[in-house]
Amino acid sequence: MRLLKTALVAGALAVLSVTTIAAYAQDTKIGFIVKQPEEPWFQDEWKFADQAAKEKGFTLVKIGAEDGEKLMSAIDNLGAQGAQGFVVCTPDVKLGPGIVAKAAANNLKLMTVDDRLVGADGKPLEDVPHMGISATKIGEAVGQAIVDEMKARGWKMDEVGAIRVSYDQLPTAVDRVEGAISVLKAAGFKTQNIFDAPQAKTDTEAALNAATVVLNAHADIKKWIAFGLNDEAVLGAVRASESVGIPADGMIGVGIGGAESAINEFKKPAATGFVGTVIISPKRHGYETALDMYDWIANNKEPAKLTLTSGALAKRDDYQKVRKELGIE
Ligand code: FCA
Repeated sequence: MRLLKTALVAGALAVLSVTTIAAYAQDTKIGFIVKQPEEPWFQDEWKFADQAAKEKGFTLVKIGAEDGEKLMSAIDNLGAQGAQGFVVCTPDVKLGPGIVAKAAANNLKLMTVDDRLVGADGKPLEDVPHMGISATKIGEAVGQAIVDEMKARGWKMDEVGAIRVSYDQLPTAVDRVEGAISVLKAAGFKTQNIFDAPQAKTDTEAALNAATVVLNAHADIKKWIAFGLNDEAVLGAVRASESVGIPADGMIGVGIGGAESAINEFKKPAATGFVGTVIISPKRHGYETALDMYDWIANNKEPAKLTLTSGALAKRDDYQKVRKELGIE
């Protein structure tokens, strides 16, 4: 009888604790705000964040915020909904102090992904936990891939123009293109053959417009290379080269990302000037950051202040294999 009683009590306790955990997890609400919701990279981040939400049983609120105003109201909105924290890739890193203040006013924990917040002095806000890519290294991998391809094609570097699709208000974008340039220069590429193509936004259309200006200004150059902060930037330059009649074998573009934008390009029946991409991991940036935020809220475990992830070069013929190796299939 006593045994039965103990068993009953234990059973009841077990039921109780399971319900408590479920109720708690259900109460956990985490926002995941991105600057460009239509970009495949961010779609993938959301997809993997959803995976974390499913696993841990919290609610994920996905919000697209293309400008500062939308971002600020999204944060207020999360506060009003009773969320406890959010992960954000901001449309403008200079909003840093404002974002920190808004999060605090709404009693929300804050972590950034991809683009790191900066203060009024332009320096990173080191107190806000951040996961980004190791931008310089990844840029160097882009530069190396371009140098290798120029060699494989037997190009004389002095005859080649470089399109630096730039978005210099974003530090990670600067690090990426400067990484590529450092390798190009070390291989003997002349600085005066590198042309800046500043894009108004980090998407393909803006890059296409910016690159077209460069190509038209240097119509005498017939061989081109292109790099930028992401696949969209390089795809814009490649589309621009096509529109001025440069054939695929006259263009070498290498992107950064490896999501649908690059995959669609690799799937085309004929190779284009977009020869490769350094694949980065939306799984780490989406799943891990969401999980980090959950652990912070539910278990009081603060995320690392800075995590930098790596990438791997992929081309038309091996991108599926590389994606599999990175666990992002
Ligand atoms: C930035 C870019 C994105 C992606 C991300 C890792 O936010 O705009 O395209 O490259 O970094």
